[in-house]
Order: sequence, then C-alpha cells, then structure tokens
Amino acid sequence: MSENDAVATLLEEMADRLEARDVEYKPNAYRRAADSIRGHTVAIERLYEEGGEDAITEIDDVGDAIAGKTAEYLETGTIDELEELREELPVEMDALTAIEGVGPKTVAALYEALGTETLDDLETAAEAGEIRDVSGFGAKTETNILGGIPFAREARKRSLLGEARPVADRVVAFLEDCAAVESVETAGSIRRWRPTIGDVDVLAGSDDGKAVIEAFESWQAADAVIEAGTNKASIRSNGLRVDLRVVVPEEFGAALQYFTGSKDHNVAVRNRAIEMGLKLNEYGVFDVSDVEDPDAGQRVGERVAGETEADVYDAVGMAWIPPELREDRGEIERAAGDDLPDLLSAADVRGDLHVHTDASDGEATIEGMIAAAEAYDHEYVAITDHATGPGMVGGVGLDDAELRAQAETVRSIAADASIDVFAGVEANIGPDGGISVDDAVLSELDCVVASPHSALDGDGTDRLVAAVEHPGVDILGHPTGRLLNRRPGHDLDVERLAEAAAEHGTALEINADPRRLDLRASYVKAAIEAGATVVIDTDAHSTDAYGKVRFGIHTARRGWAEPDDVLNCRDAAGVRAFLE
Ligand code: DGT
Ligand code: CA
Ligand code: CA
Ligand code: ZN
Repeated sequence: MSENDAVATLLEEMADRLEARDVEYKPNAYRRAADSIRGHTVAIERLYEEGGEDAITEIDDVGDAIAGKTAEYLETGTIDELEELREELPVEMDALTAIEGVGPKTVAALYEALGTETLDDLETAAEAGEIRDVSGFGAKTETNILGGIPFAREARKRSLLGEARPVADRVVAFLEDCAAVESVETAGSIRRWRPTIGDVDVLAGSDDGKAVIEAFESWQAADAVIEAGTNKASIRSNGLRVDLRVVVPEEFGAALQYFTGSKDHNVAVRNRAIEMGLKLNEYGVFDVSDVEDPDAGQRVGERVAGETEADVYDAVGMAWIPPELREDRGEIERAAGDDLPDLLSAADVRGDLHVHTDASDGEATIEGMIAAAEAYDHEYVAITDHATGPGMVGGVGLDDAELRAQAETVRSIAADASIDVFAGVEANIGPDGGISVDDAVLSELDCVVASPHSALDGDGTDRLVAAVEHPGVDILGHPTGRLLNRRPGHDLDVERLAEAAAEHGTALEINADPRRLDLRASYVKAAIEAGATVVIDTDAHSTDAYGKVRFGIHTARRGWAEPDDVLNCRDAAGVRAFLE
C-alpha cells in the first residue's frame, strides 16, 4: 500500500487553496509535483524511510519545500500549512471546483460574499438569485453555475479513462510477474476503452486463487483493501476501485467474455447461444441439447468451449469480436456473418496533425515538438498553435502577422528535420461559424484546424457545417467541445455534419486528449457511414503528450474505423494531397 495518491491529493488541494489566495507560481509547482508523485512507481513512504527528504526530491518536479511538506505528512498525518488554509477557507474545494468555469478564486469570492461551503450551499444560493448580486458575477455566471452543478455531482462518480488506464496497466504488469498467475487481462469498461470508468476490472487465470489474491492485497500500489475473498478482491489504488477475479485456466475465456461486457452485448450473444441449443455463462459454453433441465446448475451438459475467448465466440458461430465493438451496435450480426470491420491498430497511425508549442499555450519549442514527434516514430507532424479569436483568453494565440512569421520559422526548422512538417494553425470558430483567421493567411498555411472554443451550448450543427464548408479549413477540431465530466458540449446532427465534411474534403477530428475524446465513438461510426474522413490528433501541449494517441486510436476503433477512414493512416504525400 502506498501513500503516493494521498500525498498527491493533498498537494493538489494546497495548490487550489494557494491559488484561491492569489499566490503566484506556487500552485502550478504543487500541481506538477502532485502529478509526478501520483505516477511514481515506488511508494513514497519507502523512499522516505530509506533516504529521507533527499530521496523524495529525486522525484521529478519535487523540490525541497514540497519534499518537506510530504515528510511532514508522512510523520504526522497532516500538513500544518494546509490545515491553516482549510481553516481560513472552510469549503469543499474539490467538489466545488468540479463545476465547469468555477476555479479556486471563484470559490473563495463566493465564500467571502455568501458563506457557501458545499455544492448544496451553492445550488441554494444560485436558485435564490444571490450569486448575480456578488461583485464580479452576473446573471449569466449564476445560470452557468446552476447548470453545471448536476453535471459536477454526477461526474465525481466516474473516472476518466486517461486516469484509469495507467492504473489498469500497472495492475496487469504486476500480476503478470506473479508466479501463480497463468494469464491476466483487463475486463469491463476499461477493456472496452469507454471514455469514463466506474471501476477497473481485471481477470486472472490460475490454479491457485488464494496466492493470487494474497499477492494482489499486498501490491504496493494498493492504497486500501476494500474486500477480499478466496477468488476475488477489490482494492483502491490512485483513487480508483480495482476488482480482481481469479478463475481456473479452463474457464478463463468464458469468464473474460462475460466480465468484459457490455451487458447488452452479453445478452445478445447469450440469446444466440440459446437458439443453438447451447448454454453460455461465465464458466463456459455447454451443449445442453440433450439435457433435461439446463438450469439445474452452472456447468450442466457437455463443455464445448471456455479456455479462450476465441473458442467461446467460435462455439456460438461468431468471429472473435474486438472488445471496443462490444456495445450491441450491430457487431453480433457482423460477427455471425464473418464480416467484422478490419479496425485500425496503433501501427497504422503515421503522424499527428494538431500540436501546440510555446508560441501559444504549449510547453515546448517548435524544435522540441518536432524532435519528440520524430522520437515517437511519426512520419509527419503539423504545428498548429492557437490563433487569437473567440474563446482565447489571457493573450493566448497568434494574430495574422504572427501566424505568417511562425509559418516561415516552422518551414526553416523543418528543412533540417527528418520527418515532414506542416505549418498550420488552430483557428477559432465563431458562434456563427466564421473563422478567426484571414482567408489569405489560411491559404498560405499547410494545415488548418478550426475548433470551437466558446459558446458550446445547444445544437452546434449549423455552426460546424459552416466551418467545414469554409474552403480554408482542413480539419474540424474537437467538434462538440465537450469536456468529459465537466461540460456536455454541442448537440450535433452528425450525419448532416459528416455529409458536409465529406463533400468539402474536411476531416473530422477525434481529439485523443482523454479529457475530450471528441468525436465520441457513436459519432465516429455515424460519420464514417456518411462517408466522412476522420483524423486522430493528440492536441499535444508538451513533448510527452504524443503517447495519448492511444486513447484516440481506441475511440476510433469503438467507432468501427478502418485505416482507410483515417487521414493520418495515410503517408505524408497522401496527407499533403488531402490538405491541398
Ligand atoms: P463501469 O465499471 O461502470 O465502467 O462498467 P463495466 O462495464 O465495467 O461494468 P461492471 O464493472 O459493473 O461489470 C463488469 C462487466 O461484468 C460488465 O461489463 C458485464 C459483466 N456483468 C456484470 N454484471 C452483470 C450482469 O448482471 N449480467 C451480465 N450479463 N453481465 C454482467
Ligand atoms: Ca468496471
Ligand atoms: Ca466491477
Ligand atoms: Zn488544440
């Protein structure tokens, strides 16, 4: 059991509370440190025991001051400065800042004026019309806060795939190294790559369930054991619930099929089995055609499959179905006809057409982002910094003259690069569909992403259709503007948008940032069926963000995408032809 998660959560709370007091720089230093500590594979209390505060400073982004606070927590269970900050501002910071548009400073201002400490307090105040009268707030802010509260309440129940997936990867890696484990796989929503995750399900095959459960309970990244039995256990790690089940190897495939879900998919597969005189459950597939009472027990009749998933699907007359497709959206019929889509895989993706540098709000230089794309084995990358315009606040974004100058810089740097580099922009789409960059500048750039960054309420179809019809636009970035767990984004008539995109040669983006995953899978499927091309972009703001492409790849797979449907599965010449 490690304290890494507890320490990271406290440091994040300190960051918010310092920000609420208008302290500069420190909040971001605390947030970076929290990120590093959360992701650190060695238990922080062990580092401290073995090497004191010095050993803690060896974690990236952790300096003496934060190491000191961490040691204080490990020694005493509290951090004095944090306790003082909590006393000064006795609010539920984490719950309140989950509301879209509400940051620590807003929380502080509302507490000062109205004494609001909780989501319930804030809801009551908003309903009574008290927020609009607070200096610096207005009726519109009040409406936005009120509208955001139910979403914030709901959001706190599910985790983002981007947070859950690394935890699942670590559990699987740990169990793979366990001598008693014969096979191990994720199951449930995490294996289907749903954008949000209720809990992480993991399945192990072993003849010694007890040994596997014991190892799991003593895993050093387990922050608490929720419950443990002889062949299943649940722990908490990094704020997530992880459920492990252990089954005997002969039943591993059937259990994996069952616990991967989705429920709707399972019901449809089971009904097919019944039509064939078979019984399908988590223990196997059984021929019950000669059995008097098939419901007499779990393992009645002759076992015809169970050890692998492929055997299970084969026994019910279907090709093996990739987990991303198991949502009962037509995959059953296609698998029965041996006509499943030939989904793209990670190796098919050749480049990234939407990344930022420190010229706008990215962290790295142009050279840095190009070098990192090379290191990621991409064949090309497009530098697409923000343009000024609707939704760009705090001076982020380049004006037309700056965009022209940057394109020149990008092209001169590209001359020395070993991969193809496209000079581009991420322009803003106005409420009426207008583009925030001059047409002449757009026509000089190689790759134009246009994205909505403000006014994301209601139906966005007209606005987005106008943007894809603009002759200067190549890619529609994060089309609905949704932020998972924070705001729903635009409603969309995706067929109409996709038809316009197909007609005008504009690609629809699957933004791989795990906070967005926009387009969502069901829209990807509809868009492809309507003939549109999609593109998987990371929207990277740092050199280590290229790896997030995997969340976009699996979202594309959930949307039934084949390599031909995806712009950045083409080579550089193919992409250039599309952009022109
Ligand atoms: P989540 O955790 O809310 O993100 O979603 P899942 O899909 O991981 O759901 P979970 O963890 O409750 O259960 C894991 C899988 O187990 C689920 O996808 C299908 C299977 N399963 C669980 N309960 C049932 C059930 O009552 N009937 C059937 N057919 N399958 C079930
Ligand atoms: Ca689950
Ligand atoms: Ca579960
Ligand atoms: Zn972007």
